Amino acid sequence: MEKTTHDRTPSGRESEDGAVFDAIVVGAGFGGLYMLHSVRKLGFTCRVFEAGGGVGGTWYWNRYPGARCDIESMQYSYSFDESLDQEWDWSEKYAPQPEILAYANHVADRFDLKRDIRFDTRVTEAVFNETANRWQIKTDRGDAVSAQFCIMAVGCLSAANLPAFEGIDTFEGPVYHTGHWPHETVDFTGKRVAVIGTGSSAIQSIPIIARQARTLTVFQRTPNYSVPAWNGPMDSEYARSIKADYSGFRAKMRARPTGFYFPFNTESAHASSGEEREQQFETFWQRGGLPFLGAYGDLLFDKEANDTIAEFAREKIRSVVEDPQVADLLSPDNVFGCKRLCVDSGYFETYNLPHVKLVDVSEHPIERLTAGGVVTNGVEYDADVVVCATGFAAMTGSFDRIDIRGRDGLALKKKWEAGPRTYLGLSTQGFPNFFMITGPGSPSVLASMIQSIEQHVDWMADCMAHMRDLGAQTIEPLASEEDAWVEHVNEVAAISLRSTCSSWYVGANIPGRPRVFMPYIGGFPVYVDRCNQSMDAGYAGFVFDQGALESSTPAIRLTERWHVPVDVEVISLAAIAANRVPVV
Ligand code: N01
Repeated sequence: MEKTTHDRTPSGRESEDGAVFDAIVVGAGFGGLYMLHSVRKLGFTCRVFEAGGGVGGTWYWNRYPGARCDIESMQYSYSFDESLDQEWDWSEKYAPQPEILAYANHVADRFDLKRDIRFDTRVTEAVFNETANRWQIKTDRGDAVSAQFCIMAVGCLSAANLPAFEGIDTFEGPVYHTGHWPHETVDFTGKRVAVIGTGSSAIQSIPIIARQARTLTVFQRTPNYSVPAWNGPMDSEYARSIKADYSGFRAKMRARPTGFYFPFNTESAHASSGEEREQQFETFWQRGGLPFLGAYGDLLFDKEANDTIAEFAREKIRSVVEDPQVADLLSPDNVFGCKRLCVDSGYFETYNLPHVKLVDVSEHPIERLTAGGVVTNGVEYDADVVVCATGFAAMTGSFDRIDIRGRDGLALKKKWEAGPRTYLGLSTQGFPNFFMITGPGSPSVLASMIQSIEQHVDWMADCMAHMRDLGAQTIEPLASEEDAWVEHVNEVAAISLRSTCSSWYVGANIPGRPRVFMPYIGGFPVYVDRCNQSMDAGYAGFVFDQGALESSTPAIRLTERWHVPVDVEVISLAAIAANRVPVV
């Protein structure tokens, strides 16, 4: 039986035994690449281990048909190098996966990064040696190396969730997961295809699979809201105007709660009449994508305000899907934008095609796979191919897959068994010199990922250089500060409607995971300000082993560009009135 395959290119290299580095980085996605570049520039030695056969992380693995970014291309790229910004051209408003992967390779080649990356190598173990104050790292290729710093660049949505469907091994055709898509082209022509799941990955791939497949059966557990991308070729005049002042544009992005820029109306939805609201929603709908949520300032705070946008979106589904029963099944009744909002190109229209069928598995879960199909509610649906668009063990899943041990042999998995505990999402007490790029407790997936990555890397690299200045061996957060941060993360999550539904943000997509809202939802600039404050005060909230030197003023090398005031224009009036934090 054919299962998911990758074009892995085993290098046949010798394993590295006993090699010593200043930093080990786990993962060569956008986080790992920029970390390597930054610490190398500061004169540190660094080794990156990457499970995949190339750079790109998410964009290396997620090669399913239709995969593209839901942040506009002009905002989804590194900002650390002005000439890199100027030389790269995006071909579409929203970049497709192959182009983003090409960009990652371009960056890796341009800054000569690949020589310090070991591909096809999965880190299996990271153990802190308290006597030596160093991390001992092992891989599945026999490497056993040590480093002062262990930096996790493992991504937030990397640990694929393949549900243990009974009979999956008896299915005679290929079973693919969208997050582990084969490198060779998958041709669905003439095939009966089953897609399980209706999240972003399914919503992007279904219209394209439907164009080829003989029949397409979609198994839906929870319907999702989706806004059209209105994707198209890049408007060259727009691209030119951004490039004319890219750094100014980046500063505007950084000042936004989401870490990316779009027109945002701060007024309450209640301030408009029904007719005005319709008009406002329509205007924002026509802009498309995630910025649709910017139509009013209180849509994610106020359930009644949210009901208005939810009903508008359901009406759009009803206006597109011809069969009222199918339209009904496709219409979510949960909070709009509570689960990650999807962005599509022709998703709902696909259900008007005669060979496409929607099967509701909300009441009757998938029972099993047979040799030739998928069974639910006692009915077998024939299939030659199964596509699992079943998501990820988000935020912490990739940490769980490595045996990570800090002081006293404490396993990270044990420490986090009731949910992740971090200080600022950067590090966790009991695990010295252990940094997490876009770790739980930081904005990460709620901001534009590359912004989140760069801010974290700059902070970490500055911290490492400061420790070198001090002669400090270790840094870790104080337990009291970590407790206070976890409490704050939970407190702000509780005031947003986003924490109220069963999403991967709270780990609810996978049975048995603790239900905790994992990213920090207080807004990107508010968060960045907290990180800056800590650094400016000599890394307040952290403790170094060289306590006596802690009062020395840190040199700010890379983080200067993150000292940007919050854009007050985007703070929702409703949020201020309710004494709430500015989030969109
Ligand atoms: O995963 P998901 P995804 N039986 O978890 C269903 C980012 N991303 O890969 O909702 C039946 O959203 C599950 O059902 P339910 C983006 O942040 C970005 O699509 O848990 N169904 C759900 O419908 C996104 O949010 C981009 O009830 C089962 C689906 O599988 C995130 O990645 C593109 C099941 C999983 O949806 C994850 O998206 C793609 C079961 N046993 C992804 N188990 C862009 O940039 C799970 N499901 C545009």
